[in-house]
Amino acid sequence: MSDRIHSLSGYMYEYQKSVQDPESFWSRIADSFHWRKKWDKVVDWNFETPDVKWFVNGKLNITENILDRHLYTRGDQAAIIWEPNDPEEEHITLTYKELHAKVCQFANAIKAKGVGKGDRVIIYMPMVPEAAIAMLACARIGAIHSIVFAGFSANALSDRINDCKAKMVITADGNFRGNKQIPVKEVVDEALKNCDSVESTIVLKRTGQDIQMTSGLDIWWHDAIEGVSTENKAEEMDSEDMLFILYTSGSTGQPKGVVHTCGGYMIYTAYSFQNVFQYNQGDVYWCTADVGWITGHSYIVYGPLLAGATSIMFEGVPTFPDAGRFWAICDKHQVNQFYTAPTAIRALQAYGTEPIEPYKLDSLKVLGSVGEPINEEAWHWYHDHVGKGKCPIVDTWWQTETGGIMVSPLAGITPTKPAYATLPLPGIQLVILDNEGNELKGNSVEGNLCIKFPWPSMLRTTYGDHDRCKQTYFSTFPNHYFTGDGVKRDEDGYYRILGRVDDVINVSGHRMGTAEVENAINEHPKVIESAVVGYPHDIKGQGIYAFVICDMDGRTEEGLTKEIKETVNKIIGPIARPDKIQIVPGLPKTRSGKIMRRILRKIASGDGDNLGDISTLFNPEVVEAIKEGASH
Ligand code: 7RM
Repeated sequence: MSDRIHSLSGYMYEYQKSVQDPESFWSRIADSFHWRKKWDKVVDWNFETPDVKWFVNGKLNITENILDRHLYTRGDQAAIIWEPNDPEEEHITLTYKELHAKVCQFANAIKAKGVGKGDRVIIYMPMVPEAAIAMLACARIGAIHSIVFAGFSANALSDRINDCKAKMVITADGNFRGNKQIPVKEVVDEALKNCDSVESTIVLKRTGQDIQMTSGLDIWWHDAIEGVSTENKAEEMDSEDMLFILYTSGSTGQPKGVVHTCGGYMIYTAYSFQNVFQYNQGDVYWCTADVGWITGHSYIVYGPLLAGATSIMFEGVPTFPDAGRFWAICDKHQVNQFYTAPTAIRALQAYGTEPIEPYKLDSLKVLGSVGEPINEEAWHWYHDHVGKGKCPIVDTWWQTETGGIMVSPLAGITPTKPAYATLPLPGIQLVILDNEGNELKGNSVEGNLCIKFPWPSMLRTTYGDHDRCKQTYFSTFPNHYFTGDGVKRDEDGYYRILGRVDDVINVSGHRMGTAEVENAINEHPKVIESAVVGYPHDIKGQGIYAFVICDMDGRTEEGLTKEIKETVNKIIGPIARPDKIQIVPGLPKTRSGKIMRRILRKIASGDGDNLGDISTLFNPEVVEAIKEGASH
């Protein structure tokens, strides 16, 4: 594709054009894709309702742009290289031709099971190529996929299935993770006890572990595709038809289904992928995310494959069989662009440089970071030891809701600065607002990060509840999309993301609503009330600290905290399990009964001697007791 920026002046020029005339800018970029019918209007928008449409009345199928378009130009090139958990197991390469055939075949198979355009399909799978095949097969027939990260509990899974009334679940028997074998189908069975909408389940055989297959409901993947044609004519989709739903946490207890649509998401993920990573034909690109998160959607599957790239998919974990696994894979497949999360970098940093030493890492050209602010120490370690001082780091800021990378250096083009996401991509109009909604202009300012003009891959709604979308993102600051993040624009005009300003915490790059964790804790019968806050954690970025009022009822503290952790495991999954639970006699509250999280945050981060004036609290005496019992 021709829309590649090659220089800093080129970036400045494109950025100016994208702001002065967004319609010509985006229509030029969209022109290089395959449309069954071109759009009538580039963008129609209103941030009040909100109502945003891109490439209005355009007709397309995203998989034609991923598969059919590349068939003759790069049919024999690797589209996906899959690296298994166990290094002894063979890796798998799927060329564009093979991926095309597999997607078409599976598309036919799910269609035969009664799934059609507009139906919702839940994908609950390990990191195997079939997860990407399932996504693309849904997109092929116009079904809306919603991937649920395979680490979520049965309860969290059934909530999501019921919210979108999914007709089908695509899953696997089990999941290999390091030296563990995790049940997957068993979790689905448990979840489906509470789901009426699901008519069938397709089960991939991965681990071969014993599972229950229910006749009339469950069918093996290999049986479903047996004898099925590998040709399929893609469904014609409107630009604004839903492509997928992805559930994400916010400041309320219930996760919301972020909705992305076909046309704009396609254009923006491909454009941002090529420009941020400066991908060149023939390069091997690897993003270590899980497809259960937005990063896996946009930058393992859609963006790279739209660009005709070779994308690595890794089943395992960074520390199995040892802490050199990432680097072994980089050397083995001669990875050129490597994209991971600060939490992974910090976890590996803790092992020192010894696990890196056996590897050359000389194929690497670009390093990426995503998911949370990267601290300077981790940035330098990544730069010096992984990149050997010669690879630019792209610190990419974006969200599930933004669909694609919003603020980031363009690799090798934008001068970087540790811990800075640097500058917005073309088309992204950032503003910084103070708490009253006044725009803070000029440099050296700090405030709430907002966006004042639509971009093609932005969320369109929250599934089944448009008002929630409006309240969450478009009401805090009228006529602006509010990101929930604080930001600083420094003296050079560079952006540094400061973290969430709402009740959302970021644990190992996973977003978690404090209310969501509190709700799970409160499910324990002996819990009376709880308050959850984040605290600085060396590896995870933020850890989860829960202050809990309990009816001890003869239990020991140790026994009870263990039970509470187990409860959270069951309600949400291991990623939400509190790192610390402190049983407290009360929670600091205002006279109107609001929990003063600011105080709890300070105590949790070891700054309890610096609480300021607490005399206006309804119960100031409780603070001393909490401080005494705090653990650091
Ligand atoms: C892609 C993703 C979104 C939240 C976001 C931020 C934080 C993500 C960075 C970052 C600082 C970064 N989607 N965040 N990237 N903070 N620098 N480069 O992570 O929906 O799961 O999370 O993550 O707070 O609002 S997400």
